[in-house]
Amino acid sequence: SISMKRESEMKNMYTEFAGAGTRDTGGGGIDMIGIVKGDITKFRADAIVNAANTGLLGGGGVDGAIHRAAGPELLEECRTLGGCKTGEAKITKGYRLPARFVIHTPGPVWRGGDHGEEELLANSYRSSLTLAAENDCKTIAFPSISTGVYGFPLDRAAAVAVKTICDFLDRDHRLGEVTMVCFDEKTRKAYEDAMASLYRGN
Ligand code: AR6
Repeated sequence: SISMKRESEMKNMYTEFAGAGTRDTGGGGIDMIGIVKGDITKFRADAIVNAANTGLLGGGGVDGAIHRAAGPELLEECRTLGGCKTGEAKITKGYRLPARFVIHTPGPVWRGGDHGEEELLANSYRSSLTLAAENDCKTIAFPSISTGVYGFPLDRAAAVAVKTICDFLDRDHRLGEVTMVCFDEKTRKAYEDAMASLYRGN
C-alpha cells in the first residue's frame, strides 16, 4: 500500500502525465499504470488484452476489432486453443497488430452481481498480467473487460480492474507499464475516478 508522502508525490505525477499514475511499488522498480482514451488495436505494447468469449473464435466489440486488425492468422491460431474458461487467459501472437502478443480472456457476463462476477473479473486481469509476465512482456494494455456486451456496471468494473492491477504490481515487478485503453470518454472517466479513489484509500 501507499504511504502519505508517496501519495502527494503521485498526485503530482498524476497531473504531469495526464492520466498516468506512477507508483513506487518497492523492490527497486517504478511500475506505471496509465489510463488513456483510444483504440487498443493501434496501441503499441508487448501485449494487448482481448475481452474475448469462452470459444475464443472472435465476436463483436473489441474482440471483433482485434481480429480485423490482426488478420485471419489470429483466428487460425485461436482455433488451436480449445477455448478458454471465464477468468482464465490464453496467449497468441499479434500478427498484423503493433503488439507482439494478444492475451485473450473471457470476462464474466453480468448476472446481477451475486454470481461471483467481481472475483471472476479480477481473475481475468490477474490471469492476463501473469501470462504477460511469464512471456517477458514489459508493457501491456487492457480494454475495459466485460463492460460492453457483457453488461458489467462500469464503475464497479473499473474499481475491480485498478485494484487488481495495482495489487499485482505491488507483488510482481516483472511488468513495467500497464495501460487501460478506454474506448470512450465515459469509460476513461470511470477508470480515472476509480484510480483516484484507490489513491485516496476509499
Ligand atoms: N479499443 C478499445 N476498447 C474497445 C474497442 C477498441 N477498438 N472496441 C470496443 N471497445 P466488449 P465485453 C470497448 O463488448 O463486454 C464480444 O462479442 C467497448 O466500448 O467488446 O467483455 C466478445 O466476443 C467496451 O468499453 O466486451 C464477447 O462475446 C469494452 O471495449 C463479448 O463481446 C468491452 O466491450 C465480450 O463482452
